[in-house]
Amino acid sequence: MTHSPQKLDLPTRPYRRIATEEAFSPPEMLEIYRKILAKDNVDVGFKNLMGFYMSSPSERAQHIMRCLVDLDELRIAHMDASGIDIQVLALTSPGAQIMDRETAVSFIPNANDELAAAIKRHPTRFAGMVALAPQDPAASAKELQRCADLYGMRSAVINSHTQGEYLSDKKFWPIFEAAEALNMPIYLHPNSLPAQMIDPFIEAGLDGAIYGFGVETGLHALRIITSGVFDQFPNLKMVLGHMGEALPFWAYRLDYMHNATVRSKRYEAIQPTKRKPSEYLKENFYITNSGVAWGPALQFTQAFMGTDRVLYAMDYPYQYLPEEVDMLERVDMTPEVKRQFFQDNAVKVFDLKI
Ligand code: 1DF
Ligand code: MN
Repeated sequence: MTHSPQKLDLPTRPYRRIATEEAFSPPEMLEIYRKILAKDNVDVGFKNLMGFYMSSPSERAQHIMRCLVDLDELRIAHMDASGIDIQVLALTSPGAQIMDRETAVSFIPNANDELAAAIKRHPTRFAGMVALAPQDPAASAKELQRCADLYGMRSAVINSHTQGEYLSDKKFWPIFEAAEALNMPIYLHPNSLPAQMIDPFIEAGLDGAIYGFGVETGLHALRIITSGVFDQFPNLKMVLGHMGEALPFWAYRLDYMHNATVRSKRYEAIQPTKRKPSEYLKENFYITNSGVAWGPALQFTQAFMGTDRVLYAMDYPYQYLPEEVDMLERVDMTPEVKRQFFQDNAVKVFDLKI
């Protein structure tokens, strides 16, 4: 190992802290992004997200760009300084999903190879999710299998919509079929808003992680639920960040209105499902607290989902705040629940060999 020994309170803590939504970018991806950003008619949401981080002189943007491309000393120093033992890495949003299909399909194996190499360099500090190009569902299914076979990777990340298309569309279901067969959970991470919904958000400056991300990713998860994905793939596991993008808070109303909509045959798209929306949330999903270091929201989510389905995430480097780890440590949880939250649930969901 190349990093210095931990100077943390590890001996007094009967668990390791595992952060489960931690972003990185190969420099090669930023080069592809630069080419996309140089074109006319760039996607507005993408321009406002990665276009901002890649060009802004602000301290926040510069810091994030430095951290994103580092998978060695800088990142591990930040982990040590904030008491994070292990990061579960994910290709930063939007990953390859903004690229044209051909570019995306040829880039994705490189991104996963680079991730695997970083994990190999720091096997006690990093784990990672397979990145995909949903533009090609068959290639995505193959890439899941390749990374499982070659690298022992046990999960995947999809950054919400792909150029305005949703995984509720059956053309994408080969990805779910493969993920279920390989028992690899899919982390449904936010993306910038698609062109068809961004206007009223961007006008008010609310399209990003402040609110737009959560609205769109919550919508995406709900579309997956109501389209019957989990009736077709009952053992498929998905992960949502940001306290489940607020869906637990919506659960009662979702169940009531879903049932009312089914009964009145109001929409072709809303057909009966075997279970209630809240049941899929509780039985097919896991939720991380990424971006939300707030006791009442955490305790509500644990009460709704069960303490075995809520995991810790920092969202490094976008929300790198060491004091938030302490805030979460101070939330009233039994030692057993705290250990589930910081360690045991992540070990189980991401099948970590620690
Ligand atoms: C931001 C937030 C960017 C999250 C992200 O990836 C991201 C941000 C580009 O603050 O702009 O993953 N997040 O998950 O909250
Ligand atoms: Mn994130």
